[in-house]
Amino acid sequence: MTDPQFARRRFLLGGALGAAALALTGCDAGGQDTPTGQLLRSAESLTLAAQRKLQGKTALAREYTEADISPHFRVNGSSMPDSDLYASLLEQRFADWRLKIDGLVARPTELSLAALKLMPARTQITRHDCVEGWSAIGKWTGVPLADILRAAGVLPGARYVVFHCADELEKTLDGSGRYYESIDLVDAFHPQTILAYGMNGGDLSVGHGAPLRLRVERQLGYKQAKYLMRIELVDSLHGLWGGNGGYWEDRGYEWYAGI
Ligand SMILES: Nc1nc2c(c(=O)[nH]1)N[C@H]1C(S)=C(S)[C@@H](COP(=O)(O)O)O[C@H]1N2
Ligand SMILES: [Mo]
Repeated sequence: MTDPQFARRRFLLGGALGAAALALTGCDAGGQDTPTGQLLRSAESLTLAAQRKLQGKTALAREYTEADISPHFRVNGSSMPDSDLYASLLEQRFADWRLKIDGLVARPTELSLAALKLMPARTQITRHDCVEGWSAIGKWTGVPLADILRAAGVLPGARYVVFHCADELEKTLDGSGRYYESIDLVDAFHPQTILAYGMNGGDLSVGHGAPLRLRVERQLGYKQAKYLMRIELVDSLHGLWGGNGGYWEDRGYEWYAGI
């Protein structure tokens, strides 16, 4: 463990797991909520409610100019999924890659990269804030998630959009280290929520999440899921992996990571 950033993350993770363990004591054996658990959860929903109330549901994250773009945008977390499937997709320059959209939708769909690039695009220059304490400004080009969801037809019971990724990180928790994330429908239909295939005027690089990544600009870096393979509409996050709605959330981070 020579990389100081990695050491720092391990430190943060230790703290986060400690907090998660504390939160667990908020539930008794029967799964009933105790005051501790309720308090921890209400602190987070307060952040969500305060941001939505103060800024409104469609308030935009600040956008910057070309001159503000960071000369170096760090690659963080996975820098390349370690699987034969991803290696072969990359070798074909993602010609065989398909984004699956399923779950609680009227029309389950598969979209190629070429099909996504034919859809109306949005470009935005925004600041990415990582929980580890660094930020960078980048220009992102992609398809508004709202357009994809409208095409697929979100069914009435759906409450969350889940992003399944190609990469696995540490498999310490439940035998899986699969990266995934989730957002609610307010953020999913927000105009700056896009599935980006371009960065700073070029194709998204492997390090930054090729062929497609999420940009959900009012939340922290770990919500910006890279290496997207599948989008699933669900009514609850409980059935997925650790049940907290994301890889880092299952390791103690907050689900609503408002900036
Ligand atoms: N699939 C996947 N998405 C991910 C991660 C990851 O490890 N795997 N890391 C997250 C974190 S913590 C950050 S800060 C950003 C980093 O994005 P970048 O590599 O483009 O800087 O991606 C987020 N999305
Ligand atoms: Mo991050």
